[in-house]
Amino acid sequence: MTKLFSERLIARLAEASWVTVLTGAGVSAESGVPTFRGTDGLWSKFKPEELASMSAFLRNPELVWKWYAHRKEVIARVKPNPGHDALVRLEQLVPHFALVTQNIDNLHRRAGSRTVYELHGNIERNYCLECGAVFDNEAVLAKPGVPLCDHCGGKIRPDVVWFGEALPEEQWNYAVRAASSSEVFLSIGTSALVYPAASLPQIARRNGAMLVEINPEPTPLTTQADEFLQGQSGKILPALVGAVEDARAAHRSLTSRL
Ligand code: BV8
Ligand code: ZN
Repeated sequence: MTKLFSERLIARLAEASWVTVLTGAGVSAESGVPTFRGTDGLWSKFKPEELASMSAFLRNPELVWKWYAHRKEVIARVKPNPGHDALVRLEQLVPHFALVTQNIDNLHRRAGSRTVYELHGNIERNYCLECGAVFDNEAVLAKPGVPLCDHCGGKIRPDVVWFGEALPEEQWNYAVRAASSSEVFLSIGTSALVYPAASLPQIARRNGAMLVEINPEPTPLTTQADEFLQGQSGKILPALVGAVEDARAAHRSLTSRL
């Protein structure tokens, strides 16, 4: 069987005590969640920057809510794919593991990942612009048009980070600390275009991490990666984690015989 992965990569992942993973929309593509910059039919005529911003929301809250209601319905129907499941297994193998995601679909948590830092929020949470009251999707999707707060009548918005908005400070700080401490940093299913998330691979590399990219097409990060595994994450990740599990088991049986 042709070797899928370099010995160096398997060895580094098998021996690593710190591994950080950054995921983007591509990891959820095989679950049926459209990516941002792929062709998404109905919404492809809009750029995310045109809809995912406070100015768009204030200018046309109905349109922005139609987009989010559509995405909430899609995400409520989908489930984690083998790529999400493989990352749960990888977390169990590595002593210190952090999963930093740009995705707002909650699929990593639903798959069973535990240390998940959500840089761009979570589409299952919403809050009132005026008083900050929190609402789940059931509450907001039951309301017609632009959902208004039960307590103060203010407009409710999705709890996601829009363009021009700061990332949640604590999640960002944890993500930077994890990236800075990693021996291996995996960038998976992201076009590496959106900042500051896209600066995490550079931070990891500057601190000596081996940088690995898993993506079906090259991105601005590819030339800086130590390894570029071209393909779909739902196919590559189960094989990669399986190889790491085998390497760790072989190492364990070797040391137990010494
Ligand atoms: C900030 C939540 C400052 C909402 C998102 C110029 C003008 C204006 C702003 C800027 C500018 N230059 C830089 C900026 C900053 C801006 C930015 O980076 N813009 C980019 C577009 C240039 N960033 C911000 O505004 C950030 N905030 O900077 O604030 C500040 C600081 C302090 C105080 C106040 C303010 C906020 C950015 C967060 C925006 N919110 N999402 C929502 O989702 O509705 S971003 C959005 O894009 C998603 O989070 C998404 O995850 C993210 C990145 O996209 P990707 O995940 O990479 O998805 P994409 O479709 O692009 O790529 C998918 C990849 O998967 C592809 O490569 C594809 O090949 C691959 N793929 C496909 N199939 C598969 C696959 N991979 C694996 N397997 C498969 N099967
Ligand atoms: Zn309110």
